[in-house]
Amino acid sequence: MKSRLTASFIGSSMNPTELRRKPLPEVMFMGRSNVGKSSLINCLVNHKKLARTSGTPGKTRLFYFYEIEDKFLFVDPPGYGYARVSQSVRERWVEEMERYLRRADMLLGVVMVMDIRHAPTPIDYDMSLWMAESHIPTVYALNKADKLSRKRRIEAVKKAQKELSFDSAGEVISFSSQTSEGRNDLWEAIEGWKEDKR
Ligand SMILES: Nc1nc2c(ncn2[C@@H]2O[C@H](COP(=O)(O)OP(=O)(O)OP(=O)(O)O)[C@@H](O)[C@H]2O)c(=O)[nH]1
Ligand SMILES: [Mg+2]
Repeated sequence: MKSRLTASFIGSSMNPTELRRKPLPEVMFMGRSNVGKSSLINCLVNHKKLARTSGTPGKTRLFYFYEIEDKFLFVDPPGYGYARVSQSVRERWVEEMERYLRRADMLLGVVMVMDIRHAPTPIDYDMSLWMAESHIPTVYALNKADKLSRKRRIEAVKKAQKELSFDSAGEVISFSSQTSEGRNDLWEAIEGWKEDKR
């Protein structure tokens, strides 16, 4: 298991495409509000408070960039589908995300974060399809695995594999930011993308 990694905050913006940053391979953590994207980033780098987390959905309102070990940029975006923000703000998020995905020449891959207890939302499907069609490497992290029994976790992974692997490329990992379950597997997937690029 990787110990604490060097991680630093680089900047945040509503327009991720325009933020000036070092050309490092970028990993986008995508998913609905409150599924635990920020917590999962903290778990991966083993910092408690790098990315801000909250029990109230809609905590992350901008795209936050973190440099990890001089090797990656991790991008923590606002979650989509958060009911209490206005329709126009939500549309702006989706627009910015799509613009980012279209233009990000440094994008290494996407970690789609979902709550292991819930079925994928329509936006999860749309984004998943987008990634498959655009050949963007994607891994699915079913977070909050600590909330389910082992048996239910395995069932959830199987179900997601069936429903989400449009091109059978996306790996599905049972994850818990609380217990660090799946941390090594997720790191392996990310490091694997890096190997592929070389
Ligand atoms: N039990 C459990 N709770 C978790 C886990 N990961 C995150 N949480 C909790 O879920 C809530 C939301 O976590 P965040 O990391 O802020 O979620 P987010 O996806 O970044 O949310 P937004 O920034 O609003 O899009 C917090 O109360 C976390 O403590 C997990 O693996 N297990
Ligand atoms: Mg967040």
